Amino acid sequence: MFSTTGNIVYVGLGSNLDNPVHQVEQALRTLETLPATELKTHSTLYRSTPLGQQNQPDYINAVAVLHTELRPLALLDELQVIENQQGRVRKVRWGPRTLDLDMLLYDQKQLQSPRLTLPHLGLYERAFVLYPLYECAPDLVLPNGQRVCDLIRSSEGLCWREVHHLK
Ligand code: ROI
Repeated sequence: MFSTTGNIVYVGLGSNLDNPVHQVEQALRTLETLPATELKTHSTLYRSTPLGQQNQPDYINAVAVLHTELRPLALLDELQVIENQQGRVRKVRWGPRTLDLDMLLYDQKQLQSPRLTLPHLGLYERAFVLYPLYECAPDLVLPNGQRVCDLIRSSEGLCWREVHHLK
């Protein structure tokens, strides 16, 4: 297996179409095969009610931790290949999708480019991202100095019931 101490990247996985558990598990297996990249760990799978359009199925969400030598946009290319391989369908903004792979964090990098914003904009308030992220990295501090555990605490009243461990 390729071994690297490279950049630490957190990737959010989400699916609510075409057997979402299978979609997320398949994506995790494919992440293991990326070039110059090692899948270090991943969270368990979470079931969450949809953010956005309400008349769509619940989502399955998870977070994966990668160590990679790929630069952010090269990694983004790889993530989009996986999304496309798994027949990603996204006809409606905020609507259902077969597979989303969102680069949440790339080390402590802050970036705003047409293709990629780091940290991911949804990171701070989305319980379905924060819970699996916390499971992977309970001590994580974000580039703006906020701790993931504090974000979870402040989001609790609002969203915690929306996210359930699946296994
Ligand atoms: N809602 C949930 N619960 N989980 C997601 O992964 C997700 N992804 C999205 C939108 C449509 C914003 N809603 C979501 O892209």
